Amino acid sequence: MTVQRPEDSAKSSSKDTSAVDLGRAELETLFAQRLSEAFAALGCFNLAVFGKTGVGKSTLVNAIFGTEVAETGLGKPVTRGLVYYRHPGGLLGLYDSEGFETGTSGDEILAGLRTFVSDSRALPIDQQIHAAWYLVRWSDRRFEDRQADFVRALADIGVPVMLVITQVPSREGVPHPEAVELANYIQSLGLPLRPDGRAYLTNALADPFTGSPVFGLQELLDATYLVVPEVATAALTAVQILDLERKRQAARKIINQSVALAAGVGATPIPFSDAALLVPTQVTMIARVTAAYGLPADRSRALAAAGAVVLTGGATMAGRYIATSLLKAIPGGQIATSAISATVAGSLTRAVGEAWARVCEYALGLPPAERDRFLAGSGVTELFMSYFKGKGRR
Ligand SMILES: Nc1nc2c(ncn2[C@@H]2O[C@H](COP(=O)(O)OP(=O)(O)OP(=O)(O)O)[C@@H](O)[C@H]2O)c(=O)[nH]1
Ligand SMILES: [Mg+2]
Repeated sequence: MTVQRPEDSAKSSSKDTSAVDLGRAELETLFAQRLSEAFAALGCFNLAVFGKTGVGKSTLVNAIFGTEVAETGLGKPVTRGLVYYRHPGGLLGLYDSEGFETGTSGDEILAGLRTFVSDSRALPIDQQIHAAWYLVRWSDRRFEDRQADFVRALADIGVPVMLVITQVPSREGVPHPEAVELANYIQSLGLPLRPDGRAYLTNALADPFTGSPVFGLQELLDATYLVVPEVATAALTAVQILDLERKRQAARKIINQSVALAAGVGATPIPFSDAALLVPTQVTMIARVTAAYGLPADRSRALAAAGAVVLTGGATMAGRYIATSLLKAIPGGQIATSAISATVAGSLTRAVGEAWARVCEYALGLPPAERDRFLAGSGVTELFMSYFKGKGRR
């Protein structure tokens, strides 16, 4: 199935005494497979970003998706003036009109895009452009006919366009009146703007000098969800870094599905020594939760190792812990101390899933360099166990 690396056999020969049949190395390999399947299953959200040079395209993308997109990937030219970046985990395809000027270069982009979009119509929907943000800087205080033509032309070739006004100062939630005026003017033009004809006011970067805070990003993201096709929303949720609650909901759904599967396994009560029967379900769950949070896929080796540690070393500790306390905490636990019932299998799987989701949230909250160190170290298991035990006590 998979090629055994020398260090794998070395590790698996030092078998630990966990209740889990699979050795650490096998589990790590299984986890890595499930992880790449989980990332692949999320698909890809394809976003195009247009707007004059300096309008704030890169800054906005960084604020909503993090800096890893443009930083890591080498851009690939699509048409003249339009560069394609792929998120390292494959969750985001970004078309960036770098150094864009209206006029000739705008016409060139449109000509190229027309061909590109009509060619990509033959491709599956997950490879098409799902949304475009057209950015206008508020301080330009004008919106030229050429810009309006560009927006119309984009809509004509079938790209859903949203209009974003950038670098908008605000005070106590109230945007600069002149930015509102500009938005009103653009909205009065009757452009085919998605999802609701509005121009969205944003500020992607706080300005300490003027005291202007970040503004309007959540609203822009929420509106974007209304525009993108269903097939791309899971990838959008995983790859955006703004809205943790959406990630949480996605994780909850995965955990609920896995709990149902685990309960099915335990429907015929299984002896404790066969807790390994639950492992495949839990490996898949952990992999899917990891991907749903959008933890960096290029760190998948570290993640696979961490997942394996949790399910072997962790499972031993967890097993001991469950035997003594979790079982007492769940209905039916006391009478089933020698066997895992559907209820116990479900509760155990839920506790594992929820603890892992919290580990993912913790990792996401760290700065990238620190996060990589955390994911590669033993802190993952320790944190997992502390969350896991916290669950059992409830
Ligand atoms: N305060 C504030 N500054 C911003 C914002 N967006 C961009 N800037 C600043 O404006 C400058 C240009 O922003 P970029 O994001 O590089 O602009 P761009 O549209 O990607 O430009 P090109 O890549 O040249 O097409 C940078 O110095 C940013 O820091 C914003 O929302 N708020
Ligand atoms: Mg840029």
